[in-house]
Amino acid sequence: MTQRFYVTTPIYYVNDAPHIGHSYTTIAADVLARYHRAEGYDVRFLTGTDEHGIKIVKAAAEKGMGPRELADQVVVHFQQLWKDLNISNDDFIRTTQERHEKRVQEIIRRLVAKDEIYAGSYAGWYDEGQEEFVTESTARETEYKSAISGKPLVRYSEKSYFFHLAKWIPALKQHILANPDFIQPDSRRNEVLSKLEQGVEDLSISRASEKLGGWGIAMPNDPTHSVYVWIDALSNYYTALGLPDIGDGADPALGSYWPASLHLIGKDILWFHCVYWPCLLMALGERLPTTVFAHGWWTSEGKKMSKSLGNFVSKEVILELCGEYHRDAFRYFVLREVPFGVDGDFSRAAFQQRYNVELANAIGNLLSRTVNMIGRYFDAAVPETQQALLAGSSVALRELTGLEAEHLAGPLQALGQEVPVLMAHCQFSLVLQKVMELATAVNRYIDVTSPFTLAKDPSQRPRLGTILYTCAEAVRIVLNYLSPFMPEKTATGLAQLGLTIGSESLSQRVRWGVLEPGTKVAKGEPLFPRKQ
Ligand code: ME8
Repeated sequence: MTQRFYVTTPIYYVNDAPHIGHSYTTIAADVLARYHRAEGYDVRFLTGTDEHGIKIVKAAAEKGMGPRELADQVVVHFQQLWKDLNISNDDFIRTTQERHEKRVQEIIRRLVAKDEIYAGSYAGWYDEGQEEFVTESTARETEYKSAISGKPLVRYSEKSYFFHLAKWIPALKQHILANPDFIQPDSRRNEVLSKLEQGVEDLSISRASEKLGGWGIAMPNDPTHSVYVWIDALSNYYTALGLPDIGDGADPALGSYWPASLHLIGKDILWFHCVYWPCLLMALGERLPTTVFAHGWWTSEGKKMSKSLGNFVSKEVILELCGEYHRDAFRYFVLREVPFGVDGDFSRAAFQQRYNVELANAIGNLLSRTVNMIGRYFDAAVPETQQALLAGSSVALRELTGLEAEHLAGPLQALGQEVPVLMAHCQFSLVLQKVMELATAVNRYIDVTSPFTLAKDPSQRPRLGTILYTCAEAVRIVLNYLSPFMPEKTATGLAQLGLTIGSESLSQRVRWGVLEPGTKVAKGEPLFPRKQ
């Protein structure tokens, strides 16, 4: 049976346009979706926008608009940026869509029927930027200001419906302890476990809808109340797959993607995804996602990103970089620069440096050296290796021995063994580092074996053939490993080697010896032209 892989990004607020942070999570999800498709998985990749809540109501009012108008305007920026970054999502959910609203109401109905919801009253602090209830002790610690935005917390005092969150905490703890991969990386898992020790109260899950100007999903048991925006938002991962048993017309096959394999999130929304969401799912009697992975935050040019400081990596800056360097270079940079899971800094200097050193000098140069030499010395046809010539051209004999093995067997073996594990743990920067190590090893191998010198001696022709076959085969493998990260550039590079990405799985494609001698290479433009 084909294995399923269901990956999600957070759904982003439509109070403002997308920036590098949103792009980061979405590119990571895209790389994982492409990688798993290439490995033969049945993939579902979901992203979307979070359009309800006080944050949107206020942002719209500041702009003199209604919330729907603002959402309709801003959602386009997200959808367009994902096209511009070549994001291959299968669905895009907006929480204002009827399909979502109806299904959220059904979820609430089910929770009410299971006695998981009760009426009470909430008096306490609220962070409107984060859409988050804040305990008295936390509020005191942060001087009654938002820990994220620094804006004053707002005092809420009203009737509310509550979810029996506290009662599910022991089961949640047990799940976290029994499933080390449930919250990743480990530092985030420990953070959740230690915060759970401080105690958890039941969760207010509704707001008087008049306070929101009617903007939200009405509680089905009490239309004067709207569903708390985080309950509405978290449900998207589930509602996007439909609830065909309520006759909503959704394709029943979609349900088989649940539970999600991976929720990718930023560290700021860990608690919602690792506490509220699994407890709601347990209360519904649903299975829990396999993994929630929280990545770190970007600063820019050494400081917190801010529009007033002029270091904000907005969608305009992203598009400008994509225009200058290519969108694949942007996708590469964000996943290469910082280990996924820790904070990192964006800088134009670092971008240019990585581009020139790794993409232009190591990878692009390796491809053009290889294609040029095969063009010049073998009439643009990939040569046969020496051993295979001796043995009568058996593919099985095209294996690494001697100097070739000495240079390349180590990095190739490391890739073959480690990439599946590293991808399973979202360690993109290490995957890219290992690929770079292979590219660097091949460049060194060329320097050591000096094919341009051998080419002057006709008696060395078989040896020259071995060397150039080895280079072409190694470049082919490098490009295949890079293909989920840089789908277009790698396709262009493979075309220069006379190849297309076939239908075999990625792990089959990266085996040594797949390249057929005789394949016609074609010199092309530099894959990554150097930038000054
Ligand atoms: O929190 N660095 O939406 P949001 C890295 N609607 N990632 C960043 C970032 C930065 N500087 N800034 C933002 C919400 N992000 C809710 C989510 S999900 C059911 C509801 C990324 O628009 C990161 O993924 O504030 C973070 O989790 C997300 O944007 C928050 O986006």
